[in-house]
Amino acid sequence: RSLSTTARKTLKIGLIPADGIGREVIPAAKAAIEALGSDIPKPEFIDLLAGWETFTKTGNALPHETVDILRDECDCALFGSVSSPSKKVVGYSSPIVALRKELDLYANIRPVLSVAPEVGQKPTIDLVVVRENTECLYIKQEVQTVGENGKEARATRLITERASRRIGQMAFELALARPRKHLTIIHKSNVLSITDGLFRETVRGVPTLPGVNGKYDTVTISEQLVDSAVYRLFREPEVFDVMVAPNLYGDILSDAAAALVGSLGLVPSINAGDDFVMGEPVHGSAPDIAGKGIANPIASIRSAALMLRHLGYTKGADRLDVAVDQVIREGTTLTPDLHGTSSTTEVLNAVLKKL
Ligand code: GGG
Repeated sequence: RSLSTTARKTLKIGLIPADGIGREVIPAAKAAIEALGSDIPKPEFIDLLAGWETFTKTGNALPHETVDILRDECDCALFGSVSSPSKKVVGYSSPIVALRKELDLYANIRPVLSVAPEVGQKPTIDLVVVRENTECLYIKQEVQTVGENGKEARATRLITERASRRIGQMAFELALARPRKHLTIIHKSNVLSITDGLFRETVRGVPTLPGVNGKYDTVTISEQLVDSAVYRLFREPEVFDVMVAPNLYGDILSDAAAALVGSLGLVPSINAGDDFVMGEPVHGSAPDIAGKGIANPIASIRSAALMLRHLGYTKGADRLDVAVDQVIREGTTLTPDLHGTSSTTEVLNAVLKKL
């Protein structure tokens, strides 16, 4: 789905680098967008705060101002990465999870695409993970009590018909727009027959919804239990085209799929709703390399391309994707995650040179 591009003279982009390498790769994406010149409306960037460091300084990981400015002033946004702690910290809540909810960015679309050695050749990996972005275990309703077995921890996992239907609709739309037009529904409804069962049935029911009128007749549908989907992803990734999954499975599957294309540093995403889109590299904040200037900026540049494409700026998006592909194909300017020795800035400069 594209948001309207009509009569936009400027494109207001909220920039939320957040933590760790997000602070190195989001500025690279900004520079790549700026280099597009008249292929997009004049970009205006608004720097916004969120993340663990923001929490340690202000007591709030997602200041209200950030959400208000995104909602009221921005056309779109780019989010970097967040370093949420693994232990409960009183008052802290993941800002990316909250942002997706606040802005109702219900679909996390994660294309995983390899670069063929020659232009025009088919890539060996070409799939899209469509992750439901607002519920599942990510509603974060956890409690700990003490029972006869000592401490007992429980999490509520919410699956609703509404969220499953709209992510299903998004996945069918994406499948329809792709050459293979194949959709795989990922679930574990042999065990979680009520929650995953609802997800599975609801997505399966999308083609028969009122008003669809045979629109998705050309889309073929299959389904796969999440564990065997991971196995098949590594054994025969070519069987997958669009994969639609509840939140947690989608998160895990897309990281696994990133291994197939060589690095998490290459895989972009958008968080998309009906009114707003936010690009976000799939990778996290990578504290082990943060501050060293060696983070791969490609996932963020590709996320910027996806965001622009979603807004209808196809020419700008294509230019970013082609430039990145050329740099990867040449293989001389790559960051260490791809066994290169180049810095973030050197890779960015190589991309800018191709633009
Ligand atoms: N750009 C993806 C990212 O920041 N991943 C880290 C992440 O999602 N951490 C979990 C969280 O903060 O909720």
